[in-house]
Amino acid sequence: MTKRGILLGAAAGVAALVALAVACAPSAPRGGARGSVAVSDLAVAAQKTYVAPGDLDEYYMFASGGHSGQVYVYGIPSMRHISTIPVYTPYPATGYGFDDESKAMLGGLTWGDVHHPSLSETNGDYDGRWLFVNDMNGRVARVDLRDFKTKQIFGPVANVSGNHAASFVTPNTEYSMMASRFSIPIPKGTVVPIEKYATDYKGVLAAIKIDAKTGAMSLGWQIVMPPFDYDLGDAGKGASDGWMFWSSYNAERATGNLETTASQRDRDYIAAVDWRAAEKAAAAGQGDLIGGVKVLDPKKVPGLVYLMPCGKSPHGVDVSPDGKYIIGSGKLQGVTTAFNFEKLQTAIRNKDFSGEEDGIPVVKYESIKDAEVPVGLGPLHTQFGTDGWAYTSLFVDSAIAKWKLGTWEVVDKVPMSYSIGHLAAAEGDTVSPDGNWLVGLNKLSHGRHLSVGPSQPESSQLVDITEEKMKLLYDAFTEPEPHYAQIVKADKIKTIEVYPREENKHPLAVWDIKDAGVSRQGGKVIEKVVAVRSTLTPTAIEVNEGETVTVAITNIENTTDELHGLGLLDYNVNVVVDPGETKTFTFKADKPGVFPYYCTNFCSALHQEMQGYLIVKKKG
Ligand code: K7E
Ligand code: CUA
Repeated sequence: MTKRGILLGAAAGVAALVALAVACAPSAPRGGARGSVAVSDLAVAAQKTYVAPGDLDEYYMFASGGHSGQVYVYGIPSMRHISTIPVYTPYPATGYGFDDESKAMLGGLTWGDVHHPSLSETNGDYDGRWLFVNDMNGRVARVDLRDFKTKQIFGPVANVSGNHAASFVTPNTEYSMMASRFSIPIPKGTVVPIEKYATDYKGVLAAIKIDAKTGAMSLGWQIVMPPFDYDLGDAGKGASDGWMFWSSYNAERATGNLETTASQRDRDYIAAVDWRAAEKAAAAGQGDLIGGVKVLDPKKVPGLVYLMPCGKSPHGVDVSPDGKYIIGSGKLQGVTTAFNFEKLQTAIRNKDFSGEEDGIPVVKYESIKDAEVPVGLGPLHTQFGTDGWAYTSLFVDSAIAKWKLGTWEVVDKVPMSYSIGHLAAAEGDTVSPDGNWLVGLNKLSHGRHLSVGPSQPESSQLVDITEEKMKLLYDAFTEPEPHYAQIVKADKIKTIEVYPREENKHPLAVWDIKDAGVSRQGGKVIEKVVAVRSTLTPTAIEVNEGETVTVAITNIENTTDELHGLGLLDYNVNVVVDPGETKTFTFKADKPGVFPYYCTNFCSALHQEMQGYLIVKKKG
């Protein structure tokens, strides 16, 4: 069979290939090979990832969209892209960022940089309620998994600069944590010459409090830190519940060409924070007012923070499912370091320190390290499976290493195409990972898909981790830029079909076409519109030039996915309203004329007829 024939066969003739797979012993491939992959292996791979028409995936994967400011939703194992959730960026497809409500939430910013999605947890297990995602610009957002919509954007938070090490939640979603990647003089707005970086610039760790019932976010507490670059984080769980770990680079406190200046020391630090102690100190009113918020200083609150030396310029810090180990991946070396939480506690009790940084004790490396695991070059992030299996992404080696907690042996490697960053395992950040699927989130995809010019998509590769040897099953291509993703069992997420009418408390909602129409309040025009197949009532809106117009559209449909939109071309208006929802948009009628508006979302055989006119009468 030709290469193309095999590929077509894998895609179109899965049933036949499955039959072939059953007929073939894996050791006796028949009918050629794609590279070194036997046809029977392709057939098995195809069968494992194939989700037949009408069937559903087992898992949701929520992947960060990087500087697209969005979250992408995939089904696992099919790797099909199911949905895009706009968070920090307007998204015309859903009208996000055009209506008054989402515009207000975006607060005038039109992009964000999402790196780390974090599913809400109960007892260390994903509970399917919310998804939190960070933005580099000091923000955290909450997506409600009942309707897959962004409900709150919190921040920019005072003092935190370059919020990369976020939005990691604690095991009962008490907090979503954040930290400064770029230390600055605080409060923001203070100017200090760069020569004083080492003493006058500060990193900040912050905890965003999450309301257990509503998910509403508010500021918990902050801790001022030495000017390192805080990079990744993970909350302790099980044995280490109550602690938070943040990796950092640039222990050198260098400025300028960090590529070299921040890579001189053999070890940087992981900050271990007793967050319950921070909570107590904050509740007791400790801390100094900086930038309008109380900030705890570890010098004044002993026992709050300890520094764990970790070589060399660590990136990922990952806590094992039982909470006993903290895995720190020094990206400039060939090993990943496993720290023992119990040993950390003993070292703290015995004051087994090797120094201090701005009054924060540095714990002795040899006393808390259990192993340096020789995973390979450029270790970045670690995920977990069952039975103590750990999987570390290797950026430089472009591979995933499989190794074991406790024995520290590296047992397998699978190449990634190419340059893997994060990796995500099914239920991988919980206290009980599933140990079946692992997705490599790669930075490059070069040559593995039809070319689209100088800018190529990223790639995500599905790996089967149920057996001794990891098996690459599938390549999917993704938009920029999946840093991290989380994979949750599909049955944990309970979505709604339509918004229950009794939950719609919008003051301008109308449920009957006879209530639709114009009113004027204090010089403002309010137009209530009802959207239902296949009319936007009223079908004409008349206003005077210069008036400020608020249009409130209620979609009174009772059927799921029966959306209606309102596009008003010359006024840059584009709203989409889900069944049971009311949205408003406000504009100044500063252009006289007649402007057609129409439903943007194909809704019925008479969708095309769902149209009307805005008439803006000339002044005078
Ligand atoms: Cu790309 Cu978590 Cu921002 Cu690692 S981060 S790769
Ligand atoms: Cu309503 Cu198309």
